[in-house]
Amino acid sequence: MYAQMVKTDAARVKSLDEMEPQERAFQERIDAGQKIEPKEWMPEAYRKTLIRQISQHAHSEIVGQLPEGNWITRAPTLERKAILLAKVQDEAGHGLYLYCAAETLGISRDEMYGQLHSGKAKYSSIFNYPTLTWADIGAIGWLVDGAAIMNQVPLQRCSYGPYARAMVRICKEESFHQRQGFDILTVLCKGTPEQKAMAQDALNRWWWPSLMMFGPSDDASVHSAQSMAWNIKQDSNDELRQKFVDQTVPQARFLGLTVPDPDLKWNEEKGGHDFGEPDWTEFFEVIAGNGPCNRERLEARRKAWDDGAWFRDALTVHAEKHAVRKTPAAAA
Ligand code: BYC
Repeated sequence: MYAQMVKTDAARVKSLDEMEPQERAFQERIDAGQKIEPKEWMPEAYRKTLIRQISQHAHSEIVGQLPEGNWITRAPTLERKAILLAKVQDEAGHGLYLYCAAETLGISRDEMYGQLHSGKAKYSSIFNYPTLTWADIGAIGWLVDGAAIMNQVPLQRCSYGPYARAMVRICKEESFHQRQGFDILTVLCKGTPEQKAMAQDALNRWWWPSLMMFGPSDDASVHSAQSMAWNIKQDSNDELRQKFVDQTVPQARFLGLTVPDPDLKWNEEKGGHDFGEPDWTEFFEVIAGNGPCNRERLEARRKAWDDGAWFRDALTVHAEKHAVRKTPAAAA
């Protein structure tokens, strides 16, 4: 049903024979596994697709600081507070690398912020859910960063050089994030019955939204076919979701937690798990701006932008004064 809702003709990929010579040469470079660098010729649609994906990825890192930032002052120990603070700072760093990578495609950072603040650009659906307990911080690290790694490891080999290189550093940091989340939950699961119940409750609430991070099912994915032909994506949304389930289910078992999916079972023949379908109505509502925290998240980002206006103005005036001082007339 959702395939019909969202899929368009844009999903059709041109064959080499249908391409003009310049575009064909570009596609052949991609097919040969070469990297595309910023100043090189690229089809306009390739540039636009990358701007869309990289900027949305950057926005996700920035908005993604909010649910966890909410717990920095309430982390249970000084050590946990220091770790969480460092993790949230890492996310800011990831956003900045990604904005830089997108800028190489000819879009300004102000334009990207404008698209986020106006609601035109998306960010990951996952960050529109609230963090109600400390166990949610564990679940974000374990599941959300775990899903992010699953999606981002192949992006290290994507065809666009600056995006691929940004991903190398980001993936290293995400593995630390994933382990710190798992560590929080390990401690809770070995703790009191109340702590274990808190961990189970967090898994119950974060499981399905984590599966939605990989995007709609393959038949509803508008961009996958073309992005895979351009080697921006290497795996389809469903392939990555399957890998994530297969990796995560044994970890849940290790923690003594139950994955909240009655349809989950090992399928010997396919060598992977069968699992239930995420609630796609909920997913499309969340990405349309109607999730539990969409309004709150955007308001927080808009406020941060408005509150920073005086600082941006001061930097501009400082730069102008500096430039005047450097002109020969001023020096004389
Ligand atoms: N949420 O054709 P499809 C992190 C949109 S942050 C929202 O399959 P595509 C972290 C999609 O944009 C890591 N929107 O698209 C940070 C498209 O709409 P538009 C975030 C979604 O691009 C802080 C439409 O649905 N990771 O780790 O081929 C703390 C159709 O989808 C979502 C990235 O951003 C979604 N979940 O595939 C902790 C990874 N899914 O744009 C952790 C980079 C789909 O036409 N991005 N949509 O309006 C990607 O790999 C791909 O863009 C996606 C979607 C797999 C997400």
